[in-house]
Amino acid sequence: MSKKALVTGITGQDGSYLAEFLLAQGYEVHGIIRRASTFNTGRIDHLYQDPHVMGVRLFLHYGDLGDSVSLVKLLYELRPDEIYHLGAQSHVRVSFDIPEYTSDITGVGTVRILEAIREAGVRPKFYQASSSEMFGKVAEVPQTETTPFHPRSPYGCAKVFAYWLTVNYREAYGLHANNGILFNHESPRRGETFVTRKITRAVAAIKLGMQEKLYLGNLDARRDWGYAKEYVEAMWLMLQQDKPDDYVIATGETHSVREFLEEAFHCVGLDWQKHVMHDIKYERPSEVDLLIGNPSKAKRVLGWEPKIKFKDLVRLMVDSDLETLKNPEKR
Ligand code: NAP
Ligand code: F7E
Repeated sequence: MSKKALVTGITGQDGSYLAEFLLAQGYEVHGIIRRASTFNTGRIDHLYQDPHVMGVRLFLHYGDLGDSVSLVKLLYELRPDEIYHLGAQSHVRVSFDIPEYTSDITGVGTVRILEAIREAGVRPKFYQASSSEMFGKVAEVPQTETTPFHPRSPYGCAKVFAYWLTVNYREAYGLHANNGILFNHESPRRGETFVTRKITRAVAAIKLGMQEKLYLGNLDARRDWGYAKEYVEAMWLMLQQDKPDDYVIATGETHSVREFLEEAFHCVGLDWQKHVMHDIKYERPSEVDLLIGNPSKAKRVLGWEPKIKFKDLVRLMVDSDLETLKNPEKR
């Protein structure tokens, strides 16, 4: 009998890649979606529509990370073998505007799922989408599984809370609960307000004469950017281990936002300095200046390592946005 996985945040960037991956592994995949006034399943619609995806078994259920009863009911009915908890208010800048909501959904949402597991009397393997934002004002370079946390945003604080709860449910109840401490990972499916996608969309629009200027905040911040499609495989590998644990998932390279800009404009033969303007509204009250992860534990234990590095990532995102803008019907 095939395994059953439940994915929160299935409509997001990572959720969509993970759903594809799990379906290809033969899983029955269940996802929680929120009711919205417009369609919010654009990233997973092809999993229903593609006639080449054989025997797809994808099921969507309405629910919300703020609604414990819906979570308990769902777990009671489904009794999944694995839970990938990816749902969150995931935007760092926005978390300064809505700190209470971010704490509730990104932080307490994890308790709601973990308690729903206990309440429903199930024993699934559990993945928590922890983040390099927990390192914040970094205590060491590069960051590893033992680097202390110093979050710099309500989002980072909520993720630290959820991280420790995951550890606590492992220690207190013997749950196979794992933290993937993922550094920034991007793709053509990245939300349009995160800096990489904001840049690659603008580069494509400027190249095609549809836009002139791009407004950005701090260009000096450095990030360890990898490819989302590869990172979701690491999530799955964690749940295939005999013992639960915590892992850093990263490329081991760091680049500034300015370098990302240079590379993206270079892909289409344009000079970024002619198009980019500063707007203070995109700056954060407190910034994370430098992130670079050491993924050697993931390589040693999980056999996972990144293949797509910085330049290839920028190129594949720019190419995809050019293609999408030229053929909007394919969106
Ligand atoms: P994303 O694209 O922003 O997706 C977030 C998902 O959470 C969406 O499916 C969203 O649903 C759902 N969600 C938001 N609020 C919810 C609520 N109240 N109830 C139920 N679902 C809700 O994020 P991502 O980039 O795929 O990241 C996945 C997870 O990894 C997140 O937890 C994020 O914080 C974490 N993470 C991301 C990165 C990264 O670089 N991408 C790195 C480390 C950790 P809608 O579609 O309805 O909005
Ligand atoms: O910002 C700077 C900004 O919003 C990256 C989330 O997935 O990764 C993500 O968080 C950097 C920051 O990602 C703009 O100040 C400049 O230094 O793309 P971002 P993030 O904050 O690193 C982590 C790992 C997560 O866990 C999160 O969920 O870029 N920046 N100008 C800008 N950022 C944005 N968004 N927009 C700008 O105009």
